[in-house]
Amino acid sequence: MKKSVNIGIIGSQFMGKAHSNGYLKLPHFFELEGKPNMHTACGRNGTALEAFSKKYGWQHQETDWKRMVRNDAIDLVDVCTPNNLHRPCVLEAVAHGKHVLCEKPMAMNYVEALEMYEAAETAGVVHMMIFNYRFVPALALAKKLIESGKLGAIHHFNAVYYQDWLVDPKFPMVWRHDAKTTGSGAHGDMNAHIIDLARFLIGDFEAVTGLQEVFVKERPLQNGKGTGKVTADDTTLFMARFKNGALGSFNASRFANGFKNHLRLEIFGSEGSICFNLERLNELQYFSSSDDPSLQGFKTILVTENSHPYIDAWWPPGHIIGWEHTFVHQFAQLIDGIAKKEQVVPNFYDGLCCQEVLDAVTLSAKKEAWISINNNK
Ligand code: SOE
Repeated sequence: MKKSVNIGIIGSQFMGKAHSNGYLKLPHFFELEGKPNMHTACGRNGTALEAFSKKYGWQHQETDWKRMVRNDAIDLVDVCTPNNLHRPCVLEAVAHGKHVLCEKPMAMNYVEALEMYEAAETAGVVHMMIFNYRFVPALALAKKLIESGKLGAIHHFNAVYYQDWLVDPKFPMVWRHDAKTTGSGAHGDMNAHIIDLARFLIGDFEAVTGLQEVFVKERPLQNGKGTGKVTADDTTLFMARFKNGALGSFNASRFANGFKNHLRLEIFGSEGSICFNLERLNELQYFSSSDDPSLQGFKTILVTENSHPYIDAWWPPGHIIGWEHTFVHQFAQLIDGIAKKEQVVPNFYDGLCCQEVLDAVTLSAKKEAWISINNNK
């Protein structure tokens, strides 16, 4: 019999919906040892929570997250809250022996992230960070190509993550603009993803130097009464050196007019190159310098063959998948890890390493200096 994993989710907004959809799809497509059971949804607004639970099939509702976390019936606590609540929710969950899944960025800063990592390790629970772009089949294939040496020695890792929802100065203040609730802005929200992808694909960072900016300093308050001060970055750019000698450039912006959710990577190696664009997530661009010179050029691999990562769980070749599927792939690892009592990846160690890079970039921007990365050594 499959082990049922009773899930309690905290948060019912965008990520609450994305995760709920992931749990719903999972058992229909993946053969697992565990079975996700959507036990309890937790949120502050009882009426909205009721509607959310009904829509996605959560069996119970709870408006007090501490009560939900202490409930003996819950096995896994899924934290989809604003960033300032990650630490208290995770610490309480692991103190009650619950497995934990945490949205990125892991914490408000490295000190918090370290405390969370150590607490989860000490409790011996399964811990996982949401870095869902690792689970795009094209990027999992990119990792295989890099690991098999097809790109040779890596020279460049360039990444951008562009959105444009803040270009309008009338866009009101939300929790993502206030450093007290978010820690950082575009940096922790979007650079966190491409930092993690860099670690996943080419390895550890050595040093970073960055620039941060808030273009619109005040925004209208949601209650219509005046304006509030924006204290979280609208954009953060940085350069990096990696342990393997590669150089990196990163740019996360919410002011990239015209781009809605544009994550693009370029990786250049001595034997070949890879380019990826999230807006065409079923495709991977691959160049090999060992091809016949007269036929050389980038080719587009449609990553929908059964032999490609995760694809055999879905449709026949050519029947493309989308953004939401990345969560299903990640949850397959998580639910099986819990059922088999095995640690999963990416976990809180990866969250901690990402947080170290995030904090170092912020510090470098303040000091106008290069900051070394210790990789928790
Ligand atoms: C908002 O910027 C956001 O939803 C991020 O928080 C997600 O992590 C990213 O995948 C899409 O954009």
